[in-house]
Amino acid sequence: MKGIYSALLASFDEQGKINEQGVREIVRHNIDKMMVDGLYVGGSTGENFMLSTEEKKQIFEIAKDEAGSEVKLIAQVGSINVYESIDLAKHATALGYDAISAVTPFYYKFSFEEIKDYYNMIIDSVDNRLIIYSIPFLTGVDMSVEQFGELFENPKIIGVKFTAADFFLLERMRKAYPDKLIFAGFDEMMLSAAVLDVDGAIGSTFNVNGPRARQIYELAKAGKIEEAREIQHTTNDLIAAILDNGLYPTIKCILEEQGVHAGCCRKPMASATPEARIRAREIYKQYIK
Ligand code: NAY
Repeated sequence: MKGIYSALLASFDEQGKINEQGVREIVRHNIDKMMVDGLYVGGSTGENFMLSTEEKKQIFEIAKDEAGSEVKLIAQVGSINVYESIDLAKHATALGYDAISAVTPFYYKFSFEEIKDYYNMIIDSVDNRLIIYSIPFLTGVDMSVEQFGELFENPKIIGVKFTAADFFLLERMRKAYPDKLIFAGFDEMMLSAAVLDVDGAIGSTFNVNGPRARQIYELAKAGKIEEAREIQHTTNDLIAAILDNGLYPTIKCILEEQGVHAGCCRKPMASATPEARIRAREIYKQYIK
């Protein structure tokens, strides 16, 4: 399961309906052009938390149908409705997903015991493996190295997608759990995470910047830090420009520039304005073309 995974974008039409052909094209682009090792389906980048259960299932189905066994597939099933998570975990497992992942339950201030119960309920419902999705800046849920350890006591919980800038915690986790998978979740900090010996990375910007992400990762792993840093600098010029112009809408526009029908965002998330589209074209020409 190690390697570089794109957090898969979803494609919607102007009415907010899933554009199946668009999703297929995004999958193909990631496999054929970005050369990623896998896809993380139904994450934040997939605008998952704004979808119905049926729509979430449909995205899992389309991605699996298009990708087949060409790359590894992880299905993000987390939801504060744990019964929905279980339903999605069963669906993704039946489709043949290599692992499931679940965001820490958010909105209510769940205790750690409740969070642990949530994870065990989900993974114990399926014959599969689970990767914790930790993203404190969006969920408000911080866990300690010891709490991760308690979750890892379930052997079916095989790792964590670590979307945080806390490199002290990341280092403690790496030392404490050498056999668990740790995926870096902030693309702009990939070099620092790779130096700490993560097992891979899962990112939104890999949908358009996959080859550079791989270079950073592999150069860092080979100890070629100066070369990796140069590519991280270029990558971060790109990421800063994308963030400044609107993260997911801009990545979608950049894909559209390449003939991939990434479409609109799902309301209430706004799609790119005409000005943002023009800027996205400039970003594409400056950093990617
Ligand atoms: C997800 O579930 O899609 C992810 O968390 C992927 C990780 C991304 N985080 C978010 C919140 O989008 O790739 C990152 C992030 O977009 C990137 O580093 C820019 O900040």
